[in-house]
Amino acid sequence: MAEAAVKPPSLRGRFITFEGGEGSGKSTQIRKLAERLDAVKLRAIVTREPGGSPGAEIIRHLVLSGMGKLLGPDAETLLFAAARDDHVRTVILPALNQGIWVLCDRFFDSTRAYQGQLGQVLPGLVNAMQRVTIGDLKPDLTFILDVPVEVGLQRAAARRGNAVADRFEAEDVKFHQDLREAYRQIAAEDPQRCVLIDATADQETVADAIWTALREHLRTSMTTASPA
Ligand code: Z5A
Repeated sequence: MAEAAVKPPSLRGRFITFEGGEGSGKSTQIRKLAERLDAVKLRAIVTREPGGSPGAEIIRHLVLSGMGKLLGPDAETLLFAAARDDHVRTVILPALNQGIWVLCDRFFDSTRAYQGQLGQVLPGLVNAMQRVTIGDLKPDLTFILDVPVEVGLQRAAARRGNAVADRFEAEDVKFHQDLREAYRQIAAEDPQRCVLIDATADQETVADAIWTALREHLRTSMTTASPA
């Protein structure tokens, strides 16, 4: 369980997560933010979910192959939770406790959106898995990248080329529309933590919006080192 091991926020690195639908540009923007933090001499690691640690990467392979779907929504949720547990204990917490910033491509909001809202897994199970895997470790800031579904799917299809769509890419357009709504709802319900970013513009414009929002967030809510 993560709770006991986490240092107070003032002593640890910042934990920033990126969320959004298919092709919204999370991976692209995480890399850009890592470069900007590096330029101001802030140590940061980039990681992802599902995955990010050797054990969790094995589970990632299982889930994206569609195996988890065959087991049913509850069991698939448990697989994501098992991966998160390993990732938090072996990668995220150790880095944060050394003062290193962690930039994570997807985290528990993905479980809330994909399994909770769209998979209709009961809130009791989603909340219990959240408690067990992350305890009090909430991201300091979450960027939710928002693009119209057709834009995201076009980008993802262009990147995929002739490769086969994975378990989630293969869902229909209605699924992706509902997903976008689920994320917009998450952003509306937790405005202190979540910033909804219009990610339809070119990559540099989106990166500038994220950087501006990060600086604003640090100015208003954080007490330690700022890249400003
Ligand atoms: N999942 C879950 O169900 N429950 C959970 O708890 C967790 C995850 C943690 C992991 O997929 C899947 O697991 C995910 C949810 C589920 N399902 N899906 N789909 P993944 O890790 O394989 O993929 P992803 O997270 O969805 O990311 P992605 O499809 O790779 O997209 P992205 O990272 O958001 O986008 P990108 O790779 O940065 O960009 C996509 C393409 O668009 C690429 O060619 C870029 O060059 C281009 N791009 C990026 N930005 C722009 C702009 N601004 N303009 C034009 N083109 C752009």
